[in-house]
Amino acid sequence: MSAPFFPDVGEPIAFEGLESDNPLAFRWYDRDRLVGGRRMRDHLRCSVAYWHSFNWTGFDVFGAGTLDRPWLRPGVDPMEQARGKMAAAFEFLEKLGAPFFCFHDRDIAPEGATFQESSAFLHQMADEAAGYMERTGVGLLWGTANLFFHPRYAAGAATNPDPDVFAYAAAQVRDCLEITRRLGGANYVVWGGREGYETLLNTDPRRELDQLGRFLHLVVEHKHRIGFDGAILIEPKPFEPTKHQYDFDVAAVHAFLQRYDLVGEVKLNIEVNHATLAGHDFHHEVAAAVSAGILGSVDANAGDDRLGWDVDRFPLSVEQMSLGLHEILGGGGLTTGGFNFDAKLRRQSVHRNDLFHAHIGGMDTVAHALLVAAKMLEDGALEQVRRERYSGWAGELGQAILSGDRSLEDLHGYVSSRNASPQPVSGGQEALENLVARYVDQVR
Ligand code: XUL
Ligand code: CO
Repeated sequence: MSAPFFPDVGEPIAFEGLESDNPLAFRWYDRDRLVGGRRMRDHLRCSVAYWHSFNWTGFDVFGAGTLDRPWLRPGVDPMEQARGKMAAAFEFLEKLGAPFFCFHDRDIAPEGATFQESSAFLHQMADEAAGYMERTGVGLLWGTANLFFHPRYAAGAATNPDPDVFAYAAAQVRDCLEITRRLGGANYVVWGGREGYETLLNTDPRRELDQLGRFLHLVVEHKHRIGFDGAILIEPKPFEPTKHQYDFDVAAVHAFLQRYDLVGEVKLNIEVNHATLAGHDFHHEVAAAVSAGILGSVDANAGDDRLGWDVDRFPLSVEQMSLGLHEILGGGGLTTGGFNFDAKLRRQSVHRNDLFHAHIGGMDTVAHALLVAAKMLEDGALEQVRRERYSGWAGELGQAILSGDRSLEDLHGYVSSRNASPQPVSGGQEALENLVARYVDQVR
């Protein structure tokens, strides 16, 4: 089957506003609307994930594919299939009006019989992508190498006990980094799919971390060698598929970057559902990254409160996204990063149009959240409360403690001499929660 793959959608999806009941229109995502002096589309830099939307038939560990995906029909020459898939992808991207996409090397090109053949396939498909990108104006938010699917990576890529596997992964990343640069990618992502362990009985974590540190240095060195000016991003995830992943969460990755002297070279791609799996919320992970100066980009999706695996739903919670965006805007906003919908349909959403509904919902959610976050920031709604809450630290005692001018002995003297008895002050949490809810409801 050939184009059009999405015949029900003729024109690009338009913004129709809150009064619209057209399910194939945006109600919040108004791409050129100025928010704090910057266009909405430049704040959000929305991106479609090639793997979930074009490469996945709906199979899961219990059952076969369910989705209507004519470009993935079996029995076709793999390169022909890759070309059909790319035609479908760019038709969708253009009709949706998303400015970016993201891919793994193996999403856009098949694995060949040898390394050389895989590499040749990838370069051919990158040529093809370059043509589509030029014709449609769609950009590449990031590329990444799939270092977890093939059986060679069962025991990890960079952290594999076999240096030949490390070398293979390095060779694959070298190719993927090159084509990401060629396609003008704004970032290059490293997700350590199997960089962790199944059991400590056969694992030397110290050695594996050293290998991972070395691998990242090779990536950074190559980035500079070829003049790739995008950011290198690590995507934390605590587990799945491995029992334990070294890139557990923002704090673990920050410690890793410090230990291996990679701060300043590598930033983070924070995924909402990965935060949930790590026992945090998105707000926490974003705040941790912003405060450490290592926020790069966002994989926008949603987990499930009761399911302990990576369900990758499309983002639905305006409140959750607003709180994350409030931290992001407070930190100066995204630069190279964006909101990549690393999200998939439910397996029963078999119709091709469901891809539009899902992305429209996701883009409307982050657009609404952007307006909420920008307004709260403009009004200083939370800033003022925070400033007052810590105001004591601006005084003589606070300054003296922070500058190192007070010892434990001094503080003992200070407290006992004035018989001090500090009193609790309300944290006002419920009032603040109501305040956020009011912004979510009232912003237009
Ligand atoms: C897996 C995941 C990946 C990365 C890219 O949980 O999030 O799709 O985003 O490899
Ligand atoms: Co992801």
